[in-house]
Amino acid sequence: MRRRDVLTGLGAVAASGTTALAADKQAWMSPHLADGTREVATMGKVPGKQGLIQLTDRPPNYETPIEAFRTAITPNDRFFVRYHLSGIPTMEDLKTWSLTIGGDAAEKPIKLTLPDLRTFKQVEITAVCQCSGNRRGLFEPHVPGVEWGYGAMGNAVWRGVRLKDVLARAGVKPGAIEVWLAGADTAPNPATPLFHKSIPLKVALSDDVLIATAMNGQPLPLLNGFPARLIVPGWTATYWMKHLNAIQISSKPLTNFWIQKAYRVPARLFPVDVPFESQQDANTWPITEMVVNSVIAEPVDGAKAPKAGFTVRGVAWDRGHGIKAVEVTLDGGKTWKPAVLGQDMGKYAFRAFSLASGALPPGPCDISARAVSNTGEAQAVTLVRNPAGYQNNVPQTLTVMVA
Ligand SMILES: Nc1nc2c(c(=O)[nH]1)N[C@H]1C(S)=C(S)[C@@H](COP(=O)(O)O)O[C@H]1N2
Ligand SMILES: [Mo]
Repeated sequence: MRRRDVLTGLGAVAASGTTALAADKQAWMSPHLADGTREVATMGKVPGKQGLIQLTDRPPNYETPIEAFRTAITPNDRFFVRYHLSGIPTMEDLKTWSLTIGGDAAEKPIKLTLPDLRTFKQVEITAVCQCSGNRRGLFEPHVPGVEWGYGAMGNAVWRGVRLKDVLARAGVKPGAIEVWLAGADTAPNPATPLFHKSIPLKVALSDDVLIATAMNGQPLPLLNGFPARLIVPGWTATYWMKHLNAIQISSKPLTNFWIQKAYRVPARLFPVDVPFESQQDANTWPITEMVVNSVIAEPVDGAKAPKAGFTVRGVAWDRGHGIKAVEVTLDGGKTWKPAVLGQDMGKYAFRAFSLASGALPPGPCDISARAVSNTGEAQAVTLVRNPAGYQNNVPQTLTVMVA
């Protein structure tokens, strides 16, 4: 792992005693971004958002700065944004929004407005929304794609209705195998395949899969899927369709670029509890369940730290078994100490962790964290390579200078 220069562009002292990063633009960026990608990343201003790291503007791809993971809930105005197509609907367009449910394995097609959705039982779930390509920018050798650092993810309290309740209203025929999903965004070039995805019927009928209309107690921000998006807890965010406006209950596997070519990994590379059988072939599977992972949000790489010590803070998450333990090293991996876990907000949520360093000798201090899930899954020791650069869960390393 490349070690970044320490002591660059440092500003005010944060509450924990480490030096927080201030005005320097570099400071806001995820560390270890591949050479040549850093110049592109600037703090973009997006309506309704505080500073996010702009990776591309058309379509909008904006990353959450690492400092936002000091708390287990990611605020709406700091939540990352990822789109594949640049035809994003406006609030004006969405005034006439409705959701149709049909398909060859639906008993009767129905159409629901927002007031209709409110008549279903409302449920809440706290869950991590993470792009499959989170941390792709840290792959070595380099993998093409949006060069995400650590912030293509967030954890929110989602409120809405169960997908299974909505499907039941339309009626699921016995031959159904998949639920197809479409959103309101479009491609300016008609030759570009629309971003449509599907999930197995078994997943669609789980109690935890929601059509969410609220995020952290507020309506969904426009760029996070207003007025309704799918929530598939434990699964990477590619299935979390934003501006969800059409659902088909289908007896056939969806066929398109986004499900058959993109978002796939070598078969059996990552553990899954519920295989997406109708989309598997001999060599590749759709990327589905997340892997256990953690991020250190404080201190930040390159910060100055006092000899009296500081607190290491971050979050850990997995694919829905929950976090059993997080360990932190302050000596580059020679010794590991158990971190204190924060509030349990449910098995799909970020679990906060912290560790007070105690007094430290002057000089560089190499910090890392590693999480283990309740099923004993641990973060990868070395990068699990795959062509699209998904599921990077190698423990993050950072260095602070104790003085
Ligand atoms: N309509 C629509 N929904 C979408 C996408 C998209 O391009 N269009 N991208 C998916 C992917 S790959 C990700 S990572 C998440 C990102 O969610 P966010 O923008 O709310 O952070 O949205 C998912 N849902
Ligand atoms: Mo994604």
